[in-house]
Amino acid sequence: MSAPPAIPNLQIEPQRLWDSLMETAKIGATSKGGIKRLTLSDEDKRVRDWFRDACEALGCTIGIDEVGNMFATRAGRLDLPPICIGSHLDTQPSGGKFDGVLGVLAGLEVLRTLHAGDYQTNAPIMLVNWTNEEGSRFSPAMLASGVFAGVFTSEYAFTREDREGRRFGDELDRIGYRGGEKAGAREIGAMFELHIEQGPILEAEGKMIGVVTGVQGIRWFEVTVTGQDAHTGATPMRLRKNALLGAARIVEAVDAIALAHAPNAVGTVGLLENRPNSRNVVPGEVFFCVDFRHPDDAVLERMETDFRAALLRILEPLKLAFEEKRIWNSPAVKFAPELIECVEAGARKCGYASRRMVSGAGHDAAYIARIAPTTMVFVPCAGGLSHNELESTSFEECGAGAQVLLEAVLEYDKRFADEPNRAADGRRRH
Ligand code: HGY
Ligand code: MN
Ligand code: MN
Repeated sequence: MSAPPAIPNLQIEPQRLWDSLMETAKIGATSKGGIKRLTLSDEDKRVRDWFRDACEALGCTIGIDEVGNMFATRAGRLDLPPICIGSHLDTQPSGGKFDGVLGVLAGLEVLRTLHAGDYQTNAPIMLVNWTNEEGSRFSPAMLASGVFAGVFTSEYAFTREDREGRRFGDELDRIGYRGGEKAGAREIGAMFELHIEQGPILEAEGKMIGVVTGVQGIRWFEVTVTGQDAHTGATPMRLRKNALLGAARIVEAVDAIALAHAPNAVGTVGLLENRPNSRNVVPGEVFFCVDFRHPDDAVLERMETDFRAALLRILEPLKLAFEEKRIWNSPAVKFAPELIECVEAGARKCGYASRRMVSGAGHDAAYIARIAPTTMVFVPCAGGLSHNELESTSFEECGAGAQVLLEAVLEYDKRFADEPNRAADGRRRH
């Protein structure tokens, strides 16, 4: 069996990557320069079609699983479990051009570079677009990578509803992306995900590359506070059951709980629906979601206890009833040391300053780490701003991230050079 050729000096083409970023940013473009491409929306279908065509143009084989995860595979010299790259193409309602998209399109650039250089890796390379990473339209986040990793059932995913009552499964059918593959049936040998940092650290330290060692723990709660609709003019203050007053005090309490567990805790109420939301009606019902995060699950547990105590302490004196449910618990994750070292080697080879860090944001890699060695590569974003239409990562930073992703993958792939091919007859299988 011939050993693979020495790795040529493969260089990604930053302009080609940037052009793809700007071309796909037109799909769901907002007037403020961001993207609105909610999971399983018409815009999501259009970018999925674009992605599939771009991968097929490289001769990749395309697979789609039952929750819409898309897999584009470039055959390797050997029939081994693939090295996986990629991220997500769905965005927040007022998202930026780079969150998730950079990871998918930089992965496409890696495939384009291998193709142009006619270089065959030992293991196959599989580029993935994970469905519903954001969790904005259908909660929780990272839903489809979670199904793939066995965290959620596909049935659970299909029944998730958006705030208009539309179901995930129905929307998947509507855009024609419910694939025939069982989610999770497909092998993954390892995963490298490139993503913007979405925080201020790399920019503040003047580092180009974040070598991500793990993802912090995340817990989401849904709360409905119930009071009584009443006339704002004729109802004395002492007789009111004002659900919005109670909810407002809980919003304050969530902030206080995060501050009480400084410096690493964060707590947010980002979604709130006030009903009937009329100028002259005392609100009788409020629905809201709480997002708590911390690198240490034990601290998250204490924050959850404090949160439940706050609900009772605040709402009962206001004569308000409430229902509360934890709808998501994504424990803190540690990534694979072997892959972390490949990223560091890649950054060194490219001459970029790097630093190890834990991700504040959740990512599909957090769930894939449960079933395969996984890590992430970060690049800066201006002001650390993300989930904002002004999100900005430079041409140079995008190119640097893609080159380090390529180098990390090639560094990891080297170890399979002498691997026996599983295909007994020596034929390459896609
Ligand atoms: O919530 C998150 O951290 C990710 O953006 N879905
Ligand atoms: Mn993301
Ligand atoms: Mn995001």
